[in-house]
Amino acid sequence: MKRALITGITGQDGSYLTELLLAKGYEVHGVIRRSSSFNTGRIDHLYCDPHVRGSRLFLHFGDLADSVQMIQLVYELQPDEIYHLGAQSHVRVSFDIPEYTGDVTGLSAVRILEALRKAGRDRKTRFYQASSSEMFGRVQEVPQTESTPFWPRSPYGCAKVYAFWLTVNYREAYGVHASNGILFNHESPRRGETFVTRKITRAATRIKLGLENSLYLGNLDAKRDWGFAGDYVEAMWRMLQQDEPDDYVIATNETHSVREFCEEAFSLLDLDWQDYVKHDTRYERPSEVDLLIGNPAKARRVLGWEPRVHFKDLVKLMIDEDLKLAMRELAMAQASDSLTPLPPHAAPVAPDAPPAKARRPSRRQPARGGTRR
Ligand code: NAP
Ligand code: G4F
Repeated sequence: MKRALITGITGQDGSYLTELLLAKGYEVHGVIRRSSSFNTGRIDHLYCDPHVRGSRLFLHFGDLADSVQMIQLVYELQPDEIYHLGAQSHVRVSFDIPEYTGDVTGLSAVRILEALRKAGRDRKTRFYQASSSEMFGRVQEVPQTESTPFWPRSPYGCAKVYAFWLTVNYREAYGVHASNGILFNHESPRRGETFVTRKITRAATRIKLGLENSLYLGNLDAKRDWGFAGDYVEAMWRMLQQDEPDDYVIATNETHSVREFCEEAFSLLDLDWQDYVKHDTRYERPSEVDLLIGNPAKARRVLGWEPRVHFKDLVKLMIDEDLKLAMRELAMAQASDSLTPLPPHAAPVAPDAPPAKARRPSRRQPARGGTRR
């Protein structure tokens, strides 16, 4: 049975990759960080008690800033494949915490690659680095390919460029089977809620049900090549099954603006996005990546990989799932309203009163922490 170690297993991609590897018969080990709140929501459906015979998913505490634990895990587990997905992955936030981003998103790659060497696994364990189209930044070519020069525009992009070249260097210097997947933006109903696509689909569906009434966004002109995360983890796996390691662009070769994403998402709910979307400069970046569109021809030719979900289907998939989530939230808000006794001075709520929005503070008002995203 093949054994894989995944950093970032609790993230969007980690959860889809775990599903894929378990379905292929792997034993999967994941690194999770200690948190004061639960952070395993995306993989809870896959986890079962490790004491149960036949369990194939195991979780280990660790932090990408801690090389001792990474060395220990590689030494103990002797994995056949490592998928290094863990990162501070938010571009806007990387401007607020550039040093931390450099450490966790950039230096973590060298921690793991060195762990392979220290554990004598450099010629035995295959390594996947989660590289990013953000490295192309101010794009030097349209569409972008594996040979397009990098020009990163954020601390996150700079950290990913470092990790990219480190991966190439360990391949050339030590013969590690190390590959970079240069993945363009990929989304899903499991996408973090502060990335723009999920922020839009969450807000649009909650607006539809009256749970909130506006959505604040930054730059609507930016264009991205958006694919589906479930398709993209398949490409990661295929890279590590090749005889030779290499670097691959993974993209749909289609680009759309944030404005177009809004139009599509709201129109699926019979809403006009312009009635709800407002501008807030706090969501803009000091330097922006204006246009990304990738050419995945090499991945198609060598890996036999094709994206199956395209823009409109992706938006619909996310809207459909977030609508179900918003319906559950509405039902919970209504149930808790009916359980909470009204304060003596409050007027009784008329039966035809609008749903929770008028009576409960919205969870997505701009006051929500005011954090930049
Ligand atoms: P994500 O949802 O943000 O997941 C990031 C993962 O990294 C989470 O499991 C997170 O743990 C973990 N992590 C963060 N800091 C850590 C630390 N100090 N120690 C240990 N674990 C830590 O990201 P994603 O969308 O799945 O992306 C996966 C990878 O692909 C990332 O490296 C990202 O930069 C890269 N990438 C993503 C895209 C995209 O469009 N999604 C495109 C290109 C490249 P918690 O759950 O505890 O936060
Ligand atoms: O959804 P985003 O935050 O994704 P971004 O910056 O492209 O980064 C994502 O994709 C990269 C691959 O290219 C990954 F490496 C990275 O880890 C991450 O997964 O923003 C997309 C666009 C940007 O141009 C941003 O300025 O949407 C624009 N935007 C407009 N308003 C916003 C907002 N982005 C966010 N997060 N929030 C807004 O309110």
